[in-house]
Amino acid sequence: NETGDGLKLKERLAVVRSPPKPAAPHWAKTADTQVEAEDSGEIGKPKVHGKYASIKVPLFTEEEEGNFEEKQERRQGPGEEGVAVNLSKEEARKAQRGNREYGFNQIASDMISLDRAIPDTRPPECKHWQYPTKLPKVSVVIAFHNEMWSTLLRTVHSVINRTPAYLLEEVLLVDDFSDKEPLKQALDEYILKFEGKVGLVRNAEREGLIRTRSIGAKNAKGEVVFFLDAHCEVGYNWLPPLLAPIVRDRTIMTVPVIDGIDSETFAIQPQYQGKLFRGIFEWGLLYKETELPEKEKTRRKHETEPYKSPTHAGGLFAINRQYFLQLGGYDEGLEIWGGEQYELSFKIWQCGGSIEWVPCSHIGHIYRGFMPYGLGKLANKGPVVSINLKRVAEVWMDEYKEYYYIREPLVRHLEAGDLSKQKALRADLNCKSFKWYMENVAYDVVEQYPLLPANELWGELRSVRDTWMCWDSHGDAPSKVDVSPCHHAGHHQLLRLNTEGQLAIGERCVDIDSQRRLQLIYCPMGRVDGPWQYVKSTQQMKHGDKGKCVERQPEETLFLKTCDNQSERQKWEFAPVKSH
Ligand code: UD2
Ligand code: MN
Repeated sequence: NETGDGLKLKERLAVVRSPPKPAAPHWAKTADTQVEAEDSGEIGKPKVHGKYASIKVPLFTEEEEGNFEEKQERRQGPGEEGVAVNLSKEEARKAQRGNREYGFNQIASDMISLDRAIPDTRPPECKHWQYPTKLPKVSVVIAFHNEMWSTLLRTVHSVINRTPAYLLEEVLLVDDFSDKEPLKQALDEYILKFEGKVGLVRNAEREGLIRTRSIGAKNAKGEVVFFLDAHCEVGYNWLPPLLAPIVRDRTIMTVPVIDGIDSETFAIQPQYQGKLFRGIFEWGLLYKETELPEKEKTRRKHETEPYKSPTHAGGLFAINRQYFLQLGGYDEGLEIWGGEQYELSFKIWQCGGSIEWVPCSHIGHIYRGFMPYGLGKLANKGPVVSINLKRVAEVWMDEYKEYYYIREPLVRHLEAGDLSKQKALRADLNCKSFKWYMENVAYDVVEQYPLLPANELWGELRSVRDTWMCWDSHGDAPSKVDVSPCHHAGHHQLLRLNTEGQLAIGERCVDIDSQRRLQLIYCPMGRVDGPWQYVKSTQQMKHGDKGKCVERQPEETLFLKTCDNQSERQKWEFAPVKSH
C-alpha cells in the first residue's frame, strides 16, 4: 500500500487486527512534567521550550519515518474540546461591543484557555499515516492588523503546542500597523515567554495583508513558510502532512482543510463530513468550493491522500520560501485584502508548480460576518478588491478576463495601475496560458460556471415615468426584486441582460415566484440562458415563458402582467451607473 508519493498508509483493517508498534517519534506527555529537562538542542534528546507550565512541548526521537500522532490530553474548562461557550444574558449583552470592534465575541474568547484542547476533526484514516521525519523547518507567518488579543495569542499557543518543536523554526508575527494598545507594548512582553521562538516585526505604515505576508516571508528563517490568519487554532498533527509533498517537490504549495470556529461561541465546526472539496471560482472571481471531481478522486489510492486544487481560500498555506520569492511573492500592487489567492494560484499553476490540498491537516479559522477594520488611506480610493482582481485578470487570465468583465462590467473601466513588472515576470518564467490552466487544472469551473455570453444591456434599470426609481433586490438571493430610489452605485441595482435572455444581479438571477412577483434566485447551475427579453421599441421587459411584461405596482413591487404598451407602469430603461 505505497502511495504515489512513497508515503505509507497503514490500512485500517490491518491496524485493527494487529496494532502497529508504537510509532516513532514518541510524544512526551507535556512540558508540565518535563520542565526540569535541559534543552539539549540536539535531535534525539529531549528538548523543552519555555518553562511555562501552560505550554506543552512535544518531544521526539529521530527515525526515518514516523507517525507523529500526539497523545491527546483531555482538559476541562470553557470551550475545551471545541464545545460552545454559553454566556449569561448580561455577558452576551456586554459582548456586543467586542463583537463590533473585532468581529468576534470577546467575552467568550477571554473565558477560554489559550491552550485549550480541540477535537480531532480529521478523517479517521489520518492517524495511520507515516511521514518522513526529516522534514524542513517552518516559519509560521501571522499577519495581523488590530486583532483581538486572546484570539491572536490562542493562535500562537496552538502552533507552539501542536507543532513538533524541531520542525518549528519560529512563529513570526507581522504587525500591519495596529494602533490598539494591547497589541503594542504588551505583545512585546508577552512573547518573551516563548524564549525566542516567537518573533515580531512591525510595519512602519499600513501595508495591507498581502504586502505584510511578503514582508513576513522575506524576514522568515525557515526553509518553508506557513501563512496563518491571526484567529486560528491548528489541529492535531497539522504540519507533517503539509510538509511531505513539499519534500517530494518544492514547487508544490500545500493547503490544509479549514474548519470553522464560531465567532460567537467558539465552537469548532468540523468541515469533513465524508466528502472532500477543492477551491474554484465563478466568473465574478468569487471563491467557491466544489466536491472533488471523480478524475482527481480516482487518481489517488487513499481517501486522505493530498489532491490537486485550482485555488484556495487564501489565508492558510505552506510554500517553500525560496520558491515563493522566486515567483516574486505576491504582486506588490495588491492592496489590503482580496484577490491575492488567485494571483498566487494562477502564477503557481501556469508557471510550472502545483497546489495540493491535504485532507489530514486541519486548522480552525474564525470567519467573521464583516470586516472589522478600515482600509486606511485607501478608504476613499475606490473599490480595492475589484482593482486587485483586475490586476490579476489583466496579468494572468488572457482572453478569459473578458468573462470577468461581463460579470462585473464596472471593473473594465477601473484604473489598475502599472502591470509591467508582473507581465515581465510571466514572460521570464515562461508561464503557460490561462486556457491551459482552465483545461488541465480548473476544468470543473466551466462545468458549474459556463463561459458567459456577452451582456446585451446593463446598468440601472429605471422607471421611464419616475426616473429616480430603480429595480433593486436589496440583498442577495433569496429576496424580492422591487423598485426603490436609484443610488447609482451599482450593487443590488446593477442589472445585466445577456444575449441568451438571462437577467442577473451580481451572481444571481431574476426570476418570478408562484404569484408572478419578481424575485432573485440562485441561477440554475450550469445555465447562462433565461426567459427575458427587452423590447426596445416599447421599453418593456418581457418574460418569454409567460408572454407577459414586468409592471410596477402602486406599492413599488414588481409583477408580471399582461403586456400593455400604453402603460407607463411597464416602461423601463437601462441607465449608466458610477464605478464607485
Ligand atoms: C480570507 C483569507 C485571508 C485572505 C483574504 C483575502 C482564509 C481563512 N482567510 O479572508 O487570509 O487571504 O481572504 O485576501 O482563507 N490583515 C492585515 N492587514 C490588513 C488586513 C488584514 O494584516 O490590512 C490580517 C488580518 O488581521 C488577518 C489576515 O490579515 O490576520 C486576514 O484577514 P481577514 O481575517 O480579515 O481575512 P478573511 O479571513 O476574511
Ligand atoms: Mn481570517
